[in-house]
Amino acid sequence: MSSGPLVRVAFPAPAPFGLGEPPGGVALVTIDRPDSLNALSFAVLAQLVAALRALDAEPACRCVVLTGAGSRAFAAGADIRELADQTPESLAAGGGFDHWDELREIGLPIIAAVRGYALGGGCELALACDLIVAGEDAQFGQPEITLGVIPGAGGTQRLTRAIGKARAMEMILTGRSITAREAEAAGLVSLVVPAEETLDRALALAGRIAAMPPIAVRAAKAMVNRAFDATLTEGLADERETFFGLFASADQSEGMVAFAQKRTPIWRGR
Ligand code: CO8
Repeated sequence: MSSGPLVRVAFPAPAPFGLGEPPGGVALVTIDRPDSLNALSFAVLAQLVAALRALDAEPACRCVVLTGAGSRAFAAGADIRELADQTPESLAAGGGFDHWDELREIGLPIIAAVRGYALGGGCELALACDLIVAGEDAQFGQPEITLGVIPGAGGTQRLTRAIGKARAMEMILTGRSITAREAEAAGLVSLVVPAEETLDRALALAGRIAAMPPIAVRAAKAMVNRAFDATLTEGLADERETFFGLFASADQSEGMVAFAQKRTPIWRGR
């Protein structure tokens, strides 16, 4: 295990190329194990979740871009060397998978900026983010079947919901990866961009989200995610309650007054 930090945080994030200044409110989180294609060891996951939780508690942070160091991989999966000797008991007792549950509790929107391999746990991590910006060199896959197991961090559930049973079955049963363009056609990614522009385009998108009223952004994220585990009736009820609740916020008043006055709203985050 590396002794240095495996996850780097830049807040504020650097300016996207050609945009002049950093987009306000955006943090950049980088998985930094390029020699192992950013494989997700339990230590990486722990550091990643700790970093995201700290940003989630930082009022000035409005959106996160998550990426992998280097150009070869977002993350090539769980660390196979670390998984090789595990047993059912050690996996259950180790608590490493709790980090995946903690990821779901992050209220800030997270954009995955994916270049190269997003395989296994790497694909699952991208799927656990709220949006995916894929470089043309991105590859998404769930190769666990070739290792004698199955996706274990949400792949069978989130991939199936994202691209449908037919495509997900084929990927998960054969281990075949799909290209960025296939992923776009399947509805897995928000945007496919030239590979070298991936991070800049993700940062620019994050900047646009960060400029929106933060309470409404968090509410919108929560409600879209609610669609994954609620019935339509439950989800619609929750949406209505959340929508009504936003009318107690200063940002709702400001947004609607600013519209009437034909000026740009000033969000206060309350
Ligand atoms: N784990 C550990 N090390 C890895 C991993 C990985 N997943 N992927 C790559 N590496 C290492 C290689 O061992 C190699 O290290 P070294 O230089 O010390 O030998 C280095 O990264 C570079 O990799 P390659 O030399 O293999 O590079 P290639 O360009 O030849 O191949 C591939 C790239 C095709 C991506 C190849 O590395 C590969 O197949 N990697 C494994 C992909 C995979 O099977 N991923 C799924 C892993 S299982 C999983 O994710 C289960 C998820 C369960 C829940 C998540 C818990 C965190």
